[in-house]
Amino acid sequence: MIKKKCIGCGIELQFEDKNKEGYVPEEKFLMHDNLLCQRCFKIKNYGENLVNNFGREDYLKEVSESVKKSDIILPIFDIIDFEGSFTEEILDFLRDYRSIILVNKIDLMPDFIHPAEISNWIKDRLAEEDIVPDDIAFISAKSKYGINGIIRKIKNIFPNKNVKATVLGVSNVGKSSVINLLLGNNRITTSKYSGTTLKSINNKIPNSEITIIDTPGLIPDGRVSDFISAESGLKLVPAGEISRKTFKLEENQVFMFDAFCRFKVLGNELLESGSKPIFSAYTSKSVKFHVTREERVKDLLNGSFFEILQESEKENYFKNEFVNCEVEIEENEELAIAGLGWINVKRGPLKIKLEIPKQVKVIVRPSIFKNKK
Ligand SMILES: Nc1nc2c(ncn2[C@@H]2O[C@H](COP(=O)(O)OP(=O)(O)OP(=O)(O)O)[C@@H](O)[C@H]2O)c(=O)[nH]1
Ligand SMILES: [Mg+2]
Repeated sequence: MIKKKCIGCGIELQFEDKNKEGYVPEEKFLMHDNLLCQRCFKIKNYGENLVNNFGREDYLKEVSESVKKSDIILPIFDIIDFEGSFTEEILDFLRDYRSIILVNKIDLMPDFIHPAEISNWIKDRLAEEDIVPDDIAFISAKSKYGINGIIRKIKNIFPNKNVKATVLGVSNVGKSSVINLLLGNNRITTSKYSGTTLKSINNKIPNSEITIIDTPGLIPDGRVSDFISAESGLKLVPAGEISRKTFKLEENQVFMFDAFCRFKVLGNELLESGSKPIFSAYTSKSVKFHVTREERVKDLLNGSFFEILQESEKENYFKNEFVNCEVEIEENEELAIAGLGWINVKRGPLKIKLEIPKQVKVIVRPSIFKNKK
């Protein structure tokens, strides 16, 4: 029996079971090549969010197998959700293989930031993990920025050689979108929902000796966006430039990061000048920030002020185990919350008591953007 693969998601095609992955009608299977499975057809034409039966281990195995066959890896990180996309599994691959790091979605950065300004920040984060990539490229699949540079960088490292390059990263960072741009067509299925690519997909980049391999998205731990429904999760993914708002809080005031987490400002006697800490919060435009008193928190959470989580979903979210932790964030540092956003301290230190689901990844890091405005 001949084997054929879906060009959109990489799954092996079959015509026996309509409800299983990889289905195409028998006559199509027999008569045509370059086929799209039924699932890809529905995603491409109707934007549906179709769940599949693959899990974390299946994806990791698939990625590992492609990586083993490659000369170089191209891990993609999301500049806006860097912590959500910077995972141990990817760092492990980076320790073992040559790499060009692709930092995607730079179209979502505030307009006063130039990518070159964050180059050292990325290098420092990698150096902390003992990783020195061959190169770093700042790109945007949306605005097509930096795409040709990727091919140039690969050719610089491997002149006159057939090269296999595997693109990898957590789900939804834009792996397939970037590869489609490199190929100059839209053959691979992309979607706003996670879990679109199911298997590795090999393609030759036109007019080059480079085989570029797409892989399924690795499933990260600890993104707030993964604790809620796919539909609500989309609201945490910025559709345009991220929003930024600056705050100066009194002691005991509570800052609410929508309904997702909150913190109380602890005594500000830490500021020698006697002035209050100032911080900016960054997130997607649909996420609401709110400052209130502790007594009001419950009512706000129970009411309809915060709009992303509707009733039953809110109930489920608050079934997660929450922790209370004291955190001190120095001036020019920030508190990053995977899958949600970050708090950048402009005048500090900012000492807080943070209440957040235990499983969410929270990190204090040096500021990604220098404060200018
Ligand atoms: N704003 C912005 N959105 C992007 C960019 N690149 C990709 N996206 C969007 O991110 C979403 C995911 O894109 P995909 O290319 O399907 O991502 P993927 O990494 O292949 O996802 P999986 O196959 O599920 O692992 C889509 O809604 C894209 O339009 C970018 O540079 N900027
Ligand atoms: Mg994909």
